[in-house]
Amino acid sequence: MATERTLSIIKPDAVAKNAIGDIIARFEHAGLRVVAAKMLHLSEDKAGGFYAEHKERPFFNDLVGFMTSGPVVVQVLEGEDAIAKNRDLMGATNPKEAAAGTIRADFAETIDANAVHGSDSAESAEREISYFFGNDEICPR
Ligand code: RTP
Ligand code: MG
Repeated sequence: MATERTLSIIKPDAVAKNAIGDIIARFEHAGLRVVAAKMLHLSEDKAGGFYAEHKERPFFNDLVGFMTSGPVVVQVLEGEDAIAKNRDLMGATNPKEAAAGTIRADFAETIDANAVHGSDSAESAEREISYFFGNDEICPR
């Protein structure tokens, strides 16, 4: 296993629930380290560009509408096997199918408002991290 970085977003529903700290604690307790973080309210352009791979999907407009509905917290997580580990901590996209004890099982209600985003591959992680952070905004341990 290698040390990796992955992009995590705490989505508007989880921020509205005041669950930022509980969610970051899950990452830290699993051995992931926050090496960059910012809170921001995404514009339609910024959210649409982030989810550009889903542009032709029927849920794209709802997804952008949701991601711009309130502030989000974007962070870079670093650690052993960080990309897969974060996806495991998150649970399935649809919280109704997410395993017990995962973030989506515990904090999300619906497939649209599902609490967190996590990069799904090394290629996505590289693109997504540079979409939100300059090199001078990342603070390795
Ligand atoms: P994310 O990118 O947000 O981490 O979620 P994911 O990898 O688990 O799922 P993905 O397939 O990338 O979809 C991105 C977001 O679009 C919404 N979605 N809705 N109605 C639907 O069938 C559907 N499928 C996906 C979800 O909110 C998902 O997080
Ligand atoms: Mg995805």
